[in-house]
Amino acid sequence: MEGKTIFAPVGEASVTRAIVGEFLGEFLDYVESDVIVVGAGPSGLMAAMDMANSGLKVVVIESNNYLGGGFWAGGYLMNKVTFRAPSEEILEELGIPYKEIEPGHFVSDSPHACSRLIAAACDAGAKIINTTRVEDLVVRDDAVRGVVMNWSAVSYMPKAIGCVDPVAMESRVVIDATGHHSSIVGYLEKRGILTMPGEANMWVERSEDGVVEKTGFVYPGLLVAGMAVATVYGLPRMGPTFGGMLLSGRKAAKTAIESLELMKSPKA
Ligand code: 48F
Repeated sequence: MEGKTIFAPVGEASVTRAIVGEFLGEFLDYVESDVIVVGAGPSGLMAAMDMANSGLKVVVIESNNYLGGGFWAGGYLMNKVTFRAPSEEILEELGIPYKEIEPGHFVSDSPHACSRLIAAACDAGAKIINTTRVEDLVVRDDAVRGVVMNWSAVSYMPKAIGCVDPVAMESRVVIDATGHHSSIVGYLEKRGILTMPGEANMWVERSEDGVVEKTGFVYPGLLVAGMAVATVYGLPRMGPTFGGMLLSGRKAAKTAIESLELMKSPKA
């Protein structure tokens, strides 16, 4: 490149106004959404992508700074992720390169797979709020109608100064995609509304099929997707194979879309 690069004359105050103004404008808009997805792992991102593609107003709340959950690191801190047929269809759809290791068994680079999924969810129009932890649910007339949330940093503050009240966002459906802990369903368990057996020992061949099969509503207004399904129903864990996560997210999205359509129908 020839010559000196001269950037536009934009000062500190303008940068601050751009960040705070844009963030707050969007935050206020998303205080009421169609669906809140809690957890930006593979199942939550997949669900968010499909729902946003179908025109729903979707916000994803993630406690970490980074998105992707367990999809970034693969297994055993080795950044490869595996998929079993028929989930390679989603790899094709998202343009994720993969290699067939044996018939019906595929492997990809996790940073490539994860970044493609994050970009696809954002491109579809899902709004992401990261560094924010969901710490409780809004429940009205025996149905989940939103989440209670706070900056993740608040939970790391010493108790003496960590007394910061949360805020809430409302939605018609909430999806618990928080992974192995299933922390959102856990807020109902804490109040004796339901019980979770916890996930069983690893058994790849059973867990993926079971997780996809059981993905669905666990309580009015509350869907469960991904590894949280195994915890809620006592299914085996599956290790670093991710087709079940992607297809569970897709099923959660389909179930949410259908239930919101039913709510619109006068006969429902
Ligand atoms: O754990 P995670 O990747 O969940 P998943 O979509 O996928 C599981 C796989 O990664 C893997 C596996 C199967 O292949 O065994 O573990 O079911 O992503 C869950 C995300 O939820 C966030 C957490 O930081 C992670 O990014 N999360 C958990 N609790 C909260 C939360 C919370 N209370 N508020 C906001 N985010």
